[in-house]
Amino acid sequence: MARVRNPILPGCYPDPSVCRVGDSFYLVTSTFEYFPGLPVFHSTDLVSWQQVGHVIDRPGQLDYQGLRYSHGLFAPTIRHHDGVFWVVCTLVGTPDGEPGGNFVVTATDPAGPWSDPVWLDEDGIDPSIFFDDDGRVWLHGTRPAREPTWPGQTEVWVRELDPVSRKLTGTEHVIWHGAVLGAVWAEGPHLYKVDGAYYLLAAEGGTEFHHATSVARAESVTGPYVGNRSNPVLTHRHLGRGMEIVGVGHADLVQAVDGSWWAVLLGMRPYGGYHYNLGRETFLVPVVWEDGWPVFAPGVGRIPDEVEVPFAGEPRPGEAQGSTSGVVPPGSLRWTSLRGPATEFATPDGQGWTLAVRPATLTEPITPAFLGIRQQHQDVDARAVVVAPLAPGEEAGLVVRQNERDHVTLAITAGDDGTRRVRAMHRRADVETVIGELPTPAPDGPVTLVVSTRGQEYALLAAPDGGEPGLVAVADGTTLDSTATGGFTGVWLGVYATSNGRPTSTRVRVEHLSYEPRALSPPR
Ligand code: 6LW
Repeated sequence: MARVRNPILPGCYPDPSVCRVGDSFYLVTSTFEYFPGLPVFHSTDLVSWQQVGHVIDRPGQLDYQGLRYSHGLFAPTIRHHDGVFWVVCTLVGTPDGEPGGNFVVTATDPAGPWSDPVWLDEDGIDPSIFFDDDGRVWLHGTRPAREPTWPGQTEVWVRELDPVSRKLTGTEHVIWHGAVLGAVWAEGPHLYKVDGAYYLLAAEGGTEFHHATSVARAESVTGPYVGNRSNPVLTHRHLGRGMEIVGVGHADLVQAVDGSWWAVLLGMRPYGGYHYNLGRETFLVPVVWEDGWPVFAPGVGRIPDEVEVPFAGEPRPGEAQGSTSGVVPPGSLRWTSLRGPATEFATPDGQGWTLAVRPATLTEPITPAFLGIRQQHQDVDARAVVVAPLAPGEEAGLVVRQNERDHVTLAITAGDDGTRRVRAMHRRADVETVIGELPTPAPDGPVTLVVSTRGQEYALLAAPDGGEPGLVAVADGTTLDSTATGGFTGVWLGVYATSNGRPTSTRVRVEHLSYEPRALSPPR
């Protein structure tokens, strides 16, 4: 027996989907414009999660160059059938004529390699896949209603998939518009068969404050589906914005070997006002069945702070939970770049990296020289030691990234006369403001750069001379979460290097980047 603290995956791990194979659970989440995409986590007890790989991890599988922030890879579903893992997902935002939309990939080992995508002939988002016990396979997903009867209405469709050709066949059935009359964004659908009945679990209300989970039941996979009279079966929207966890929805169900049922789902933890810089995180909720319907968090009715898992051992520190601290070595699966592989510009170098400076800047929807990790804790110190022999016009350092339009940098910059300084800059809704600068030029040698977050205060510190880092500026974190900027993602902390469009052959050394949580979760 162990108690696990929610969230089970802190930081930007939205739209979780989970399946079980023997006594192993596998979980995937959305990653939008980040590369590699769709992390795969493994657990034997739902408590300790280790990342084993990524579904999208090599060039050529998918192309998301040019896709703006919070586009790219939306909600995936993972299932296992007959020795094969299946992930279905959507690549959102590709121009007409370019590959995009819903796709399926498979693997025999969840750590990879995963196949190249096969595109599916249905539009919309949030695809899921259901293997019936008669051998038939059913794809389902959501999209704006073709003939809406209220604004924001979506429709959940289901259609058979030929698992050999991986093509959709037969007719499509529209099975759901949401439990509540006038519901917007009925989405994130998943079908299950339990005791001979078909169940549809779906989110509605939009993936923000009004998010909710509802369930419906049918005798046939194609419906008609009848909603549970208890719908929505889990939401926090009636509890107000002062709740510790808001926006609860997008659930997926799994049954453990001992017969117990569980749901994983997303939620957000606001702090310092209604701002959730850690993004949409993954939570765990116990489920029981009563009168043929699932009851989420029985007796509690909301996401518990802690969940007792009878078959779990004591939680082990794991990278996935962000409970490891210290240097994040180049081999760590926590590292991500943007839209393309980091091997294009980064070479592992001891505990850190050598970065080839790129003309691309953080403001462009391409692959700048950027490597980052999720901010998983409200209070954290991220520290990098950077050696940057920059040419005029170039810059390299730390970045607190929300998106192309909104980020804060603490960088060594080289002026047109070659003088290097340490400068803090806030780009907010595409407008750049210098928020601090050290008066003395930066030396040739190592410069320590620190982002120290305490709630919504992001202090930026630097030590050009190896001494104690001094304050350069404080940025306002409430401008950096998705309530302020739009989109779906949490904040990333990373290193970057750019020549701001000029041809360059400069190389920058990041001796290491360390991540030290100061509080394991937002205080309550
Ligand atoms: C996800 C969908 C959603 O596909 O957010 O608004 C999307 N709805 O469920 C991105 O995570």
